[in-house]
Amino acid sequence: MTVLVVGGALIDGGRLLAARRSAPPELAGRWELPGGKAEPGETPRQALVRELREELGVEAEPLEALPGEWPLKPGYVLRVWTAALRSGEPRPLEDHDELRWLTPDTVYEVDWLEPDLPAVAEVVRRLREG
Ligand code: 9L3
Ligand code: MG
Repeated sequence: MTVLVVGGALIDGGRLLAARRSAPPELAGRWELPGGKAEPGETPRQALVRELREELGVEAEPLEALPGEWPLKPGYVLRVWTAALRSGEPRPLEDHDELRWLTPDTVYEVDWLEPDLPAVAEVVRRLREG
């Protein structure tokens, strides 16, 4: 069985939120769309809301599923939703040590995890279209 990992492309004021992982050691220092594994009984959107609450301390609303899914380590697959910030200011509460709001012009200044790159590119396309 494949484990679903949900990622949130939080967008606010034309910028995308990137989060730098602090763990595990092999991923520490790399940047990602925050999120994590869906738990049994959760819908993917419920999982995303929970993960963004736990990791960032915010209430977010998943908007649109981006087309596609991307393999992670064996047995894990990543799907990404755009999401809007409904309340709170994101803070790196769990598994991250830095957050950054990136514009289409600065989005590639951070070292993204490879599996996140197609979703980031799609978000950039949408931000540029306005
Ligand atoms: N992962 C990759 N890109 C992402 C996320 C949220 C997660 N945007 C990978 C990193 C881990 C696995 O998925 O190997 C599970 O993620 P987590 O539960 O440790 O956040
Ligand atoms: Mg996580």
